[in-house]
Amino acid sequence: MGHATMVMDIDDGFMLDEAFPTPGHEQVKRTGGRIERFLSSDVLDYVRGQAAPAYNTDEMTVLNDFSRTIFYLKPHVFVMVDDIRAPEPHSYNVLLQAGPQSVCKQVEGNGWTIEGGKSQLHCWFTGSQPLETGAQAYPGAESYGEFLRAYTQRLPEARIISVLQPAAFGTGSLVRNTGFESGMQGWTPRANEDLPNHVIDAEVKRSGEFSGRIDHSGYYYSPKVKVDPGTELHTEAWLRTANTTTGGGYLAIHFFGPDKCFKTITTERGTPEDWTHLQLDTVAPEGTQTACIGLYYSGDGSGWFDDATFEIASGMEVVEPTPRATVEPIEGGARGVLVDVDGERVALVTAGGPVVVGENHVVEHDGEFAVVSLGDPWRYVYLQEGTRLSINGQPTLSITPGAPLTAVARRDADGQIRLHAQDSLIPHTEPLADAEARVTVGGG
Ligand SMILES: [Ca+2]
Repeated sequence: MGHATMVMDIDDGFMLDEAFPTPGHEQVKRTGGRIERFLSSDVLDYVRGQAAPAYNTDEMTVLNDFSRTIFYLKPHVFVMVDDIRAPEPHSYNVLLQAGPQSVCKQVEGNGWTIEGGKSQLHCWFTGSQPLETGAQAYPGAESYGEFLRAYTQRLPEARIISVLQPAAFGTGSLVRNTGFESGMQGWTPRANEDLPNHVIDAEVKRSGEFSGRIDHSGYYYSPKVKVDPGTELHTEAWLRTANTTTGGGYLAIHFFGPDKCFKTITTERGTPEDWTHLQLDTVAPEGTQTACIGLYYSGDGSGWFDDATFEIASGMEVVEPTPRATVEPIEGGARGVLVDVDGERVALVTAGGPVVVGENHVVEHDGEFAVVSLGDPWRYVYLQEGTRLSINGQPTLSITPGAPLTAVARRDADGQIRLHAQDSLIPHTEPLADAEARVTVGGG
């Protein structure tokens, strides 16, 4: 699950099966995928990869096609179009790994936000067929964090469109899920025979709905975060214990060099019967590359931890969340998306006949894709492997009769039109030197 971009037919049997890889469900080969097409320009980048061979075995053709197309609509948004076709119907799951320090939040319907330590990603999912979305962790691998899943019913083919808007983000904390409100997410419990001792407790908690309990023996580790030597660090947590006549709970900071932990500092071991504040303030020693905190308990009863923070004492930059773009599927997602970000509306239109975009723009093209910034006048237009693109009936890009072209026209601040055109999207193709002779730009 953590290594595939798309997995088929996620059911209980597949989730419980520890055999790896599982042909028919996931990528079975490390090789075979390839970059098929590529273009880079001032206003957008385009790449298409083909991954079907990595899912097929010598005996079995699982996928006839798994093309992932990514448009980078500069500077704010990525649109990813996955086209999947198989000999047998499947439920296709496009996966986004949130990572161990991140939390997935559903905003509305198929709109989500992943919040990480220093960044966030707003996501939307749509497509040619109905889609469901969800966030979950792999049972037993919660410390790797959650993954987002956009998935179809069982179908012989599907097109899933993901819109991704990354941005800087920071809350001032080095760790997420400080109060165990997202369960075990981000925390690594002690493994093996001690694993069942770690319980997310809804009865005893200091904040919110949950705390992290340890029965008898164990610990919760935070993710290891990059820390420079000399950094002043502050960590705190709240501890409560019960039925403890020997041992107790404590808070620790571990410092790591290139491979292993070389220094640990801890609070005194305690057995408080009510919530008690633990705190450590220290300076990262010479040789530190990363550090983590640990919430420890060992004894003959139980210990509970809640509200465990880990911060740089001099303060970390607090970066407010970036407002979400507005994303409107075109014809329910069957014909692309209209993205409204930072005051600019950009439509990505898939192949097909004329289509109404926004309230009153009709976009028509004969290519594989078109991208249109809907300003008046437009800032840029893109036609992929076609001969004409029109907006509201006005010819906007016209290719001189002959083979289809891929062309981008960009309007400079001074009104000058700049053209970039290629007669092929095979990687390393040079742009046409005579683009002006082959492409006519017109219309508002
Ligand atoms: Ca809590």
